[in-house]
Amino acid sequence: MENNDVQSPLSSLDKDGFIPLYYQIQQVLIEQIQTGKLLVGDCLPSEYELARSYQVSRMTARQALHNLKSRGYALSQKGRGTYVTRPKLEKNIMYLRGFTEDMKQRGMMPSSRLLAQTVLSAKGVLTEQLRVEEGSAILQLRRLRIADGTPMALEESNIPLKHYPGLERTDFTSESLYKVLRNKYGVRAAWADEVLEASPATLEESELLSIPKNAIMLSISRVIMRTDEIPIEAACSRYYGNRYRASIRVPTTTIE
Ligand code: 16G
Repeated sequence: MENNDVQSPLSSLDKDGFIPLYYQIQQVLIEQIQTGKLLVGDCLPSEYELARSYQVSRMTARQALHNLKSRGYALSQKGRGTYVTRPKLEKNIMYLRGFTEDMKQRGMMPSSRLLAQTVLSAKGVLTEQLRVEEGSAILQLRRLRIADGTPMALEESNIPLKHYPGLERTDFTSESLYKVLRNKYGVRAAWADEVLEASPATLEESELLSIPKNAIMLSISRVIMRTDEIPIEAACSRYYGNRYRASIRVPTTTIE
């Protein structure tokens, strides 16, 4: 697929320097996306076009396109070629931020579609995670989390009601869970145990998130604790792998 709109300033590549050529091409394309010269949905030059216009090997061009795709800037589709997509949101899992706050910090408008808000009796693994007795009341929320109109994640939250009486009467179509816990119950989060996993989307997830069947999901399960070591929430957040990636700064004092 020919694409003549993309500038290919040959002179911009430093062919004798230390920076790999694929990386330089990738950065030129990213800059064009970030400055709006290339818009979401626009076709990127093919491997062949890039190789020809930058006078590099096809392998170098392929690497540049591959990196754009793995960083969430592009997608390839049969018959459509490689096109620009919205970059992945990077979730810094070091912060115990709620979805609403996280999206607001990025300048995005958060919203939710409440799929279920039920009170159930704790059993099995939930009793262990939330450190409550069998049969103890749990508020379960299932929400589709949306940012700027795009569905981002499906979340299930389980909160032990014995510590937060009346929480079940909150209208979670519009309220932020963490804001209510903080403002109404004075909860302060201290730490969380998190497990990250990749798995295919279920049929329900692919429909709700408007993503392909079996798309790869980034699943984050976590139990978040108060400063007094009482569990606040056992949750599972499922993000579409093409819209999200997780990052972490590993604190260490030695390299082993
Ligand atoms: C985040 C949490 C989720 C929590 C939600 C509260 C992760 C992986 N998940 O998405 O457990 O229920 O925030 O958001 O961080 P809210 O305050 O907007 O309701």
